[in-house]
Amino acid sequence: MSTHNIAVIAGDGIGKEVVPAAITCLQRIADVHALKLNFTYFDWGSEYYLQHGQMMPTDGLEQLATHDAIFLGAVGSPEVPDTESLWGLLIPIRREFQQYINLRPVKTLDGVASPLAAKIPIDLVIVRENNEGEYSEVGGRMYRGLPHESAVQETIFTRLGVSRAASFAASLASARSGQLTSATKSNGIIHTMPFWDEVVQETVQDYPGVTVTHELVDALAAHLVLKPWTLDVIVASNLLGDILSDLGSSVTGSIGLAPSANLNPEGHHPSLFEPVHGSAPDIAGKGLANPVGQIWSGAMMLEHLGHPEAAAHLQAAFESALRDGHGTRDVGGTSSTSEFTTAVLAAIEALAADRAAVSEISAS
Ligand code: GGG
Repeated sequence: MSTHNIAVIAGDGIGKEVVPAAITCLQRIADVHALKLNFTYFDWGSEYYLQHGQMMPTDGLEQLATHDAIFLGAVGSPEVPDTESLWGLLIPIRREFQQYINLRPVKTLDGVASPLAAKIPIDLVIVRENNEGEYSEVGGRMYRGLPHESAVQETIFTRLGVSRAASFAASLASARSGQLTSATKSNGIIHTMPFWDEVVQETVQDYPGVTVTHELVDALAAHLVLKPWTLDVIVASNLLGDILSDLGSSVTGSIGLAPSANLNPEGHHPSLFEPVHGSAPDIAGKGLANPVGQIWSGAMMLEHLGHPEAAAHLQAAFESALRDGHGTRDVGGTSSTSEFTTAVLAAIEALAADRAAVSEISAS
């Protein structure tokens, strides 16, 4: 039996609802596939900050480092400045553990209506550079409160950072259609973005079957709305990748569906799995949250931990629950978070029974 130790940080807002929902499904999948998932819960986040003045304990990263993966819900609270909540938890985890790839699939799912008139299936992946770029500590504020108050924020692109993101994306494109789109803004941002373009171009040359198109991010945003089905793999900087993935998931029907994997591809450190959405304080505590982004992130975690069959089973189960009309309100349904979770659990059983029947027939 494979055993994995998973650190769980439900965090803030709807994270506290969608994480337990996803863990119930993961536990059942683990039983069916003879896996042992040991979940260790950390009560870190904005409430912890209000009590202790920090989002996690001083040795928080050391505590996480001993785990095989991290399963995160959401961070952010109206009571805590966003700079504190993000830079006190999620960003240190991504950086300390060199989770330099943020993989964000964008896919239409049966049972979820896209807001687009054309009902052509969308199936693309955004590879977001996750450790540098516009999310930089370099800069500062001066002359606070005076008429000449100013703020400076530097973007940092390194050859290492850009080339490893481009290389990951090119390798993914090579296993898919061979078509890679790089998000740029090199007409306006005249130092960092031409450098991004050059390093992406050079890196992709090592992947003979892959063609890269450099698309200005404003045009790419329009492309994602007008013809998203013509896109396959998109590589983008930290900020542009974040914006494009909210847009991408919205054109498939809801940001509540979108999963993500913050990967340390070498496996030297734990990777982190979280939905793309935030803590949604407006709907928190009402049982309205869509747990699909969190459950799908759990499927990505199982895949990363080396269990593709278990991951496919979980994916098929939530897709089946959506197809059968059990979606939450954001996708046009009426189910609560727990009603949807019950439907996923029922689909896990139904698919497991099918699987057992198929193995029985093939054994006789
Ligand atoms: N699901 C994790 C979460 O709460 N993300 C909110 C957020 O603002 N993340 C910022 C980012 O990914 O850069």
